[in-house]
Amino acid sequence: MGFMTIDGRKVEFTDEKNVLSVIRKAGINLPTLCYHSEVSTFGACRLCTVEDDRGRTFASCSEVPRDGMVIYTNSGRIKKYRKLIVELLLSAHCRDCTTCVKSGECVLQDLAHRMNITDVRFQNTREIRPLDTSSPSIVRDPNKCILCGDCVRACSEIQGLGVLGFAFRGTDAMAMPAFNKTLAETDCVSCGQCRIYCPTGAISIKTHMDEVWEAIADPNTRVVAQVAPAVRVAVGDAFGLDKGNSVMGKLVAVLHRMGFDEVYDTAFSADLTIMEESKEFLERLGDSSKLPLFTSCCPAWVKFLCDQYPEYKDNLSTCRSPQEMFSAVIKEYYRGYEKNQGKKTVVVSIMPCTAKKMEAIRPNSFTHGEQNTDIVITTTELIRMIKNSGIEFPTLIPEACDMPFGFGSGAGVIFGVTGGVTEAMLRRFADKHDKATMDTVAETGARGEEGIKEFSVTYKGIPLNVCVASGLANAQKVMEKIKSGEAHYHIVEIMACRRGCIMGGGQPPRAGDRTKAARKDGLYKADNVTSIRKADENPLVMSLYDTLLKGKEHELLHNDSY
Ligand code: HC1
Ligand code: SF4
Repeated sequence: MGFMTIDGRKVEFTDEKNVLSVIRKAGINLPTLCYHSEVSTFGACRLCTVEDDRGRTFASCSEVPRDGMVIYTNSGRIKKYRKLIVELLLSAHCRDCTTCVKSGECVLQDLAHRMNITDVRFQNTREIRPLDTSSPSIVRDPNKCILCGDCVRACSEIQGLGVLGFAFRGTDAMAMPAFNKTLAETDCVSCGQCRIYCPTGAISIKTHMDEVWEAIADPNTRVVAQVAPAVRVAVGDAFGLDKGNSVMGKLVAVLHRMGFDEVYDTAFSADLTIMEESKEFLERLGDSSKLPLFTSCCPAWVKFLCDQYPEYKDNLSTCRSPQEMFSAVIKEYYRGYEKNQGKKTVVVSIMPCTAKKMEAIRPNSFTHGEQNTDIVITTTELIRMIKNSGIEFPTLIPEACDMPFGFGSGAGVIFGVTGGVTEAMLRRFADKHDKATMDTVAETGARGEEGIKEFSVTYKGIPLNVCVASGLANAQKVMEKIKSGEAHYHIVEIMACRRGCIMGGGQPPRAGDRTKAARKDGLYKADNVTSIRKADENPLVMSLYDTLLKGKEHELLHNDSY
């Protein structure tokens, strides 16, 4: 423990790793463009520069706190310096703020406003470069890159992929894939974590909002929405409601008001996934084949495994993801003329994830040659569409999902947080459904924020080794342990984004620790207040097996190959 003086006030510090964290603890929101607590310190933007009592200036993100330091964060000299940095960044930046996809959530735009920059004194000498639109999920706009390196570190340190790096020198310098490749030519898995970290519009979501409005406007089209678990806990705060609280009822209401004909909860098909995946696991356990079973609901992880560890493809569960199971079921339901009444059905899936856009067009996401999920929009796009519609979201009276697929169990809801798929599967294996049993399952080790969790459970006297990991750099560590024979698991759950879908690449960005915790707690709370918390007790799912799914389980719910 020590003390430093910040702008004349004594501030205590304990284990803060840099002066910036102590300054922020003291309630001063010092601007940064390149500092994130979860990736390494880069010290490139210099916006967090402060001055000490000897007139020395330094970047506070890169300075270790020392007892007795005297710091000034807002001296006249520092303010001028900070403003100059932003001006210089703006001088080399394409400034189409009114039409930029990032407008309203751009850190650079925010800083220019904060520093009262109304004019940029310097000429932009950079030539306009083409956009990279090759990815199904994200768009890279080199004209908006400010070289903070956030995307580079997110991709290499959190995802272990290193798709993005620095290229060229001087004013030509750029964060981009090596050898001038497009994103589609790299091992990019569409996870969108680079977009979450990017402070400007240099990496953004490939949007599909117009396609949704077009479908809604077509009277000959039945537009059906499915809403993923993690979406419900990330929308409220965009409209001034409490962070992390589930607003699923309001989402159903707003989607109906926007013109969707039917609205469903992806938690329903997460239940279906648990039914299929637990059955598949018990079969593999029975004949000791293709173990460990790898979960297959995260498309970025599936692509990562297929690209980096193809020899383990057979270990992936053959189950389609809940997104794809649901879309296949909805399309099947409306396949006959009697049901579709001459209307075309368009399934819109609303996801926290950019990679779901890639999953929707994967060849194995087609049934009878028809794409199951027609359009995928992310939480960020949904928020924009609600704002576009002008509907007062906070005042909406919550509504229930439609029938016949209108209910998902609590087990389906917790899919959106790391460990949720495993916990849902362990609930399925439990004989009872009382609260004590649910609490015991919750304490097995699946919950918690650690990037890699390993634990054992017993099923009918057989000890099962389980591993739950989030973040692909962690997935890589798990795979290396499996490959080397150091670890022997039966079940491995991987979500590509740290903490699971609640932190997906399509969620509203810049979520601090409080938001991360609130989204997680929000999903567990939503599960807690659900009367049915086991997938196998969802009556709508169970009756589907005797009706629409009879004899079609494989065709609608499984992937033939990866
Ligand atoms: Fe997810 Fe899933 S949990 S992958 O994280 O299995 O995107 O929320 O919808 O498909 O249910 C995402 C979330 C989501 C699927 C489910
Ligand atoms: Fe890397 Fe993911 Fe961005 Fe692709 S989408 S460049 S894998 S962080």
